[in-house]
Amino acid sequence: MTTNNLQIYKLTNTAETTLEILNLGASVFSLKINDIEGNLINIVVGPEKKEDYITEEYLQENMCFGASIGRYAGRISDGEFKLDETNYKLFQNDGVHLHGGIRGLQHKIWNMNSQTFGENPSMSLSCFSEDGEEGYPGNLKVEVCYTLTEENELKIEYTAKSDKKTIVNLTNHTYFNLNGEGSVSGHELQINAAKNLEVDAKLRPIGILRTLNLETEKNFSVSKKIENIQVDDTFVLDKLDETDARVYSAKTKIELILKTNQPAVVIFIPKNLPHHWNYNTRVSKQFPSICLEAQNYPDAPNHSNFPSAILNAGDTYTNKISYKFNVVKD
Ligand code: G6D
Repeated sequence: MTTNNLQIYKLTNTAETTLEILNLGASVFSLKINDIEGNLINIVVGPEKKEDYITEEYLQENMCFGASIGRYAGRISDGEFKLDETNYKLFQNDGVHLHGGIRGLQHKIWNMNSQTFGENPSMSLSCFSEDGEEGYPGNLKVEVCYTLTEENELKIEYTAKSDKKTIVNLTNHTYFNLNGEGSVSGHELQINAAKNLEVDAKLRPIGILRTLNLETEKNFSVSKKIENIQVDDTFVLDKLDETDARVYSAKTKIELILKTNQPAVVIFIPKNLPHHWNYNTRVSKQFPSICLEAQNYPDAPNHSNFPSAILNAGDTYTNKISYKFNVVKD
């Protein structure tokens, strides 16, 4: 793959908010929004140049900046699952198949199908994963529609269809920083989830939904600052409230509200990001970003007590994610 294959597509709403999508992985490349002072800031963290996304280092790090990931987001234990008495073997490294493997959807060039302009601009991209790719059954057609509404809501809808029974779990892996720079340590985070998934040393779910007591530092059921809490966990959404999660920066007064049709959200707050490339904003070395990856439970095919990840031939898989951005005036 060369730089010539890379394209960036842009949407702008009447509030001057602009969204850029890179065709590699149908990835969110930037999202510029006005803060409380009317400064247009990029709240998405990623490599500065599109060329950075096709380097060997990028492939090796597999950080999935802004990417549409799958066929199966998250981890699948031992890269194996059983479907109708057939055992399927996926690419796995040290007992883990992560984010669809080496040739996951984030590493594909997605085709631009259509774009709309004017109010509530949108774009639709698609990709194809053939039967047996990475070990998954079924020819899978995947589509994503990005819509940027006039009210600064970024709506992401993934749909997928297969000609054979298979498993699928897609999501978006955008790294946010609502200050457009520095750290997310001062951001407030609230997740409407009383439980998360217990995992082993390789971060593989063991089938237990653990109740988070209030003293647990990773209990964000009541809004609190991220501070220096590293998070790489699957939160089981309560679905009792209109919203599923909220992130807020007192500095820019920008609030992100997450709503999804998915049963879980993986929150990923790394202590730091790889240093192989420059970033598109002046983020700090420590706690530069947060991901809110709405999805089914990782490793669901191997745990009968998890929601099913099966997609029957001819049915349609749908993942709806809404990131609504508000400037909260005191
Ligand atoms: C690490 O464990 C984390 C994942 O959750 C994340 O998605 C990935 O880095 C980018 O593997």
